[in-house]
Amino acid sequence: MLEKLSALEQQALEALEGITEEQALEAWRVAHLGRNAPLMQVFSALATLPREERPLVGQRANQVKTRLEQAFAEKQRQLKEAWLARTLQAERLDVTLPGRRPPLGRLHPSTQQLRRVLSILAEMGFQVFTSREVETDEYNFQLLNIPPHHPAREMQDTFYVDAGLKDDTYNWVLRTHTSPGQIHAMRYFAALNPQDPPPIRIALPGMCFRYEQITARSEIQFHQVEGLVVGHHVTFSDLKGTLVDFCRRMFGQEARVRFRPSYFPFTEPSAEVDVECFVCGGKGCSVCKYSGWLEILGAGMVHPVVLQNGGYDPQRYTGFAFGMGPERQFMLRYRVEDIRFFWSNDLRFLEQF
Ligand code: FA5
Repeated sequence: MLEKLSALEQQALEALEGITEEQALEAWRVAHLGRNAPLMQVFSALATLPREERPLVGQRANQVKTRLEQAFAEKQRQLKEAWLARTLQAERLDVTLPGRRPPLGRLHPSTQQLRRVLSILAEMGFQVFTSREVETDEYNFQLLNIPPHHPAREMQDTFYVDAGLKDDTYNWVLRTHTSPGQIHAMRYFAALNPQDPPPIRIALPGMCFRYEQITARSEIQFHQVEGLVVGHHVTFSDLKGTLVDFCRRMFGQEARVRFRPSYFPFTEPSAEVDVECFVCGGKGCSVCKYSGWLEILGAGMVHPVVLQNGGYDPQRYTGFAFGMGPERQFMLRYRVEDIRFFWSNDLRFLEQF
């Protein structure tokens, strides 16, 4: 019996030697340590042995069992280590590789310029007032002193909107400028105290639309920022001081500014404001078309008819207004040569700013 045990031990250990996979190891365990393994049958046969042999055979059988169990555990550990080494090799990770940067979003150039304009105006005490993009002909033109068939309508070719209403008493348009916001704002503030309307100092930003030939300088949609100041004793000097200060904050303290007489039906007198070309310093270049100056906004004293339409008595109140285009300003600041880039959704353009 003792020899049989030694032979079982040796066979089992030899068989274990060649095992390289977990499945084979499990089969080995069942064969050599399982319930029906020859070793286990030795334990069951103990009772049939002569009494004096039993302790010796029992002891030896236990020894063999322990030896096989240890060998099994050791093999199991080796297989696990080998698997780990293989996996690490297969899934090799180079932790020194630089990470992949997620693409960062950014503000659209128009939004950047709009915010810049509005933050400067906010520093100067202007509050933001927004009004709608779809307007009636009345607000967009008539209340701004541009009656039907007035030749000034030629200045702003218009998109008319079919509102699809049964009782279409209004002619709906996409606003051609932010100036109708002047009327909305004055009527809003005048309604707060009709006998003695409060003074106003607001900025009106928003998208405008014109049925225009698209060119490098003109789009059919673009932003404007309108400014409106109304109060007692507001003068043309206030307009000049405000706009010169605005230009210096926008283009630098050294910026030279000039006012040229102009015409808008809703302001009288009217002016256009130029800054000295900051590309050539006033000497003349292709950006300023060799004039030394860049036009940046239109302005004027609010026409008495417009004040009246807004609910402000022109005998007691005066005001000034101005309107500018952030896209054109952005083009000047960064020398963007074509306004069509703004809405073409080309990331190569957008990612530059
Ligand atoms: C006006 O629209 C007046 N409402 C401005 C104004 C307000 C004058 C208050 C007096 C008092 P104008 O048509 O010039 O004016 O447009 C003003 C600015 O809008 C221009 O200087 C330009 O920067 C921008 N703009 C006008 N048309 C276009 C266009 N097609 N594409 C891009 N920007 C434009």
